[in-house]
Order: sequence, then structure tokens, then C-alpha cells
Amino acid sequence: KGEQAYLNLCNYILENAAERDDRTNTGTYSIFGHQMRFDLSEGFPLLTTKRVPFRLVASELLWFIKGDTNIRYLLKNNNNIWNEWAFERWVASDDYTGPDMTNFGIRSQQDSNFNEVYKEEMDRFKEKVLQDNAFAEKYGDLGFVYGKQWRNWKTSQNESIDQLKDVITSIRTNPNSRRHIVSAWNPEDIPSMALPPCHTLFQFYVADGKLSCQLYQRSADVFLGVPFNIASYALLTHLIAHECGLEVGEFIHTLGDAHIYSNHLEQIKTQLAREPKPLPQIRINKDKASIFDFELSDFELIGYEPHPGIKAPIAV
Ligand code: DHF
Ligand code: TMP
Repeated sequence: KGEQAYLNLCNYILENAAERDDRTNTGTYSIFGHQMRFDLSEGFPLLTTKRVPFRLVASELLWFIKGDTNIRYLLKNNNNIWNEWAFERWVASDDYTGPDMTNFGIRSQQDSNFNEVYKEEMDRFKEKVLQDNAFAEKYGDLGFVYGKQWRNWKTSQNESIDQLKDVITSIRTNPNSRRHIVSAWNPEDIPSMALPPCHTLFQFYVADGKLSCQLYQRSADVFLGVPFNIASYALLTHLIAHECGLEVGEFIHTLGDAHIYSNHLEQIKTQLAREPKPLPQIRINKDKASIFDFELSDFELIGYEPHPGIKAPIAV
């Protein structure tokens, strides 16, 4: 019930996971293969054992739905969750002439002098993405990430496939289909992406007038990423159910490498010591007929009274 499936995952990792090196050199406790189920009719699965910023989850989802891959839209919405991955490309480019930013993620956590220089460079970068159109086009873009694959998958014939539109049509016209799938994993495009898609593939299922969604996530940062991913797909399921005249069923979250970063252990323990509260409800503006018309102001959370947020460094 509620967010228990998430708390169980955290406990399971703490008790069973082996230590493991990872790409970011942070170190993780990791398991492989896990599934969580959330009954969306029971409440909206936004964690209550720490505050999860719904505004950031929702604006990121709207950005995917628009087919946008440029952080400029996120910055305009005061959403900074993708900055590091655009910045990484900028400081590695020939056009960058500022102070050396090699391994800025790890170094900013370990060296406070460097951290000041890094924050200044990052602020300059954000300003430029917001103000300078040519710069934004070149360095604000994350490559062929989620939005591109969902809305504008390029075929070998140089045509474009709108997977999101197509899956909605298939849910409406052929609810029993076993092919309601959207894939963000495009092998040909992986090299051009700032980060290969973590939420890789999702499938819908219709039964008894209810829409369920299952996500396969290949790599899961259990403390920072997963709370966002759960809320994001729950919201997406609500929006598509609304457009298709269905109620919401379950969100099933299947994980590949599920890990807790070693510098998140204290935070996870703080969180696990807290008593969960009732889940909030989500209300969406029923006047909007299509999921492509939604804006931030069309979503309202009711009864979200979480424990305080818990800060943690993100591994870049
Ligand atoms: N890399 C890693 N290592 N983990 C991730 O979860 C991750 N997620 C990405 C991109 N790269 C990633 C995109 N999603 C935050 C949450 C989700 C997310 C990126 C960042 C995050 O930092 N959340 C903070 C609040 C951030 C804020 O207020 O600006 C949190 O406490 O939930
Ligand atoms: P990786 O590409 O080496 O797997 O690193 C990606 C990291 O980002 C990994 O810790 C998983 C995490 N992540 C999420 O958990 N959820 C997300 O939505 C995204 C984009 C990343």
C-alpha cells in the first residue's frame, strides 16, 4: 500500500546489495532485477517520507511530451535537473575556453574552492542558454534523448514516427492489443545522447476500463531518480487515461540495475526512519482533451503533506 513498495526496495538493497564500482566513480550498493507495483486508484504515488518536488517532475514530463530535448525549456520553468548533462558537453567542446572542468561532478563535491569556480561557470552557462539563441541550439541540447524518440523517431527511410501519438491511437482503437509500447532505446542514436535513456521502454494495458502502465528502467538511482520516475509515469498514465476515457489502474515499475549511491546511505536511512503519510490525490484539468495541450497549471495535487526534503549530491 502507498509507497511501501519503494521503502521495501530501499530496505532490500541495504540488506542484500553488494558494493559495486560504477561509471561515475561514486560507488554504489546494487541489485539486479526488481519490480514494484503502485495502485494508482489508491492515490498518487508521490513519496511522503521526503518531499519530492512535483513541479519539477511535471515540467520534465511536459518537456518529454512536447518532444523537446533542449534544457532551455526546463530553465525557463526554473527546473535545473538536467543542467549537468548539457554542461558536460559544453565544457568538453572546443568553444569552451574557461577554467578546466574535467570531472566537475566529483571534484565539486570534494574541493570547495573548485566548487565555487564550478558554480560560477554553471551560472554563466545557464544565462547563455537562456539569452543566446545560437548558443542554446548548440549547447542546450542533450541530443536524441527521450522527447526526440517519443515524438520523432527517425526511420531508415528518413521518415518520422510519433510513438506517443500512435500508442494513444492504439489504446483507443484496439485496447486489447499487446503492442502498446513506446521505446526510448534507439541503438543507432545512443552515441549522440548526453545520457543513454534510463527509463528505456514502457507498455500500456487496458482491462475493466482501467489503464495500467509498466516501465522497464535499465538503471535506477534509487534515492534521487526513482522517486521522480515513479511520479512521472504515474502522471503520464493519468494523462493518457484521461484522453482515452479510461480510469487509472496500476503503475508497475521494473528495474534492471537498482542502486543506492554510497554517498546517499545516510539520507536513505533518515528517510526509512520516517512514518509514511497518506498519498496525495492528483486532479487534472478535464477541459483539456489531448495530452499535447497540458500545461503546468492544469495539474493540482491535493493533500500532499510530506516529511521535509532530503538533500543529496547527484552523480554525474
Ligand atoms: N544521474 C544520476 N546519477 N541519477 C539520477 O537520478 C539522474 N537523473 C537525471 C539525469 N541524470 C541522473 C534526470 N532526473 C534530480 C532528480 C531527477 C533527475 C535529475 C536530478 C534531483 O537532483 N533531484 C533533487 C532536487 C533537485 C532540485 O530541487 O533542483 C531531489 O532532491 O529530488
Ligand atoms: P548510467 O548511464 O551509467 O546508468 O548512469 C545513469 C544514472 O542516472 C544512474 O544512476 C541511474 C540514474 N537515472 C535514474 O535513476 N533515473 C532517470 O530518470 C535518469 C535520467 C537517470
